[in-house]
Amino acid sequence: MERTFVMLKPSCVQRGFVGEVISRFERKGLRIVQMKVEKMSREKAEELYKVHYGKPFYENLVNTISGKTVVLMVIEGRKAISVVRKLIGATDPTEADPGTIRGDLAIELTDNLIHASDSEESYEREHKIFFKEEELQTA
Ligand code: FUP
Repeated sequence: MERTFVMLKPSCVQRGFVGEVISRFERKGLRIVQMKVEKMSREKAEELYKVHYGKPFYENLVNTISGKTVVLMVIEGRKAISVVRKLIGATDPTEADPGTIRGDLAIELTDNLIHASDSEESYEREHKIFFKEEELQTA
């Protein structure tokens, strides 16, 4: 079964939408393999967003999550990577369709409520920043 990595950004936690977002994933039929609540270190934030290093929004992006509480998840299901991206909606919440998570619940671009891997390669790189393999073994 395909897996993807999801981070509920600090604004999602602060605004009290953790349950709402998880509920949307579960109602779709996706399964939470592992989940943790963590205070995001600057080092891990920089690692997560290193593909954006040097871009004009990079510093703001890292600052938005560093030192703040986030929810980290590995989610599983049929075509989980593309299914989760569709449920989340376009990167810019002002362009995300109504009915999507960002379309319904977010408006800012950098602080767009949620992150999810956009490819298998991204999943492999991203989930390893936060999860050990033994944590993801299912009995
Ligand atoms: P996504 O995969 O949908 O999170 O989108 P991207 O990888 O394109 O963007 C990563 C993060 O950078 C998102 F949180 C949005 C933010 N971003 C900006 O703040 N400004 C931009 O111009 C583009 C992206």
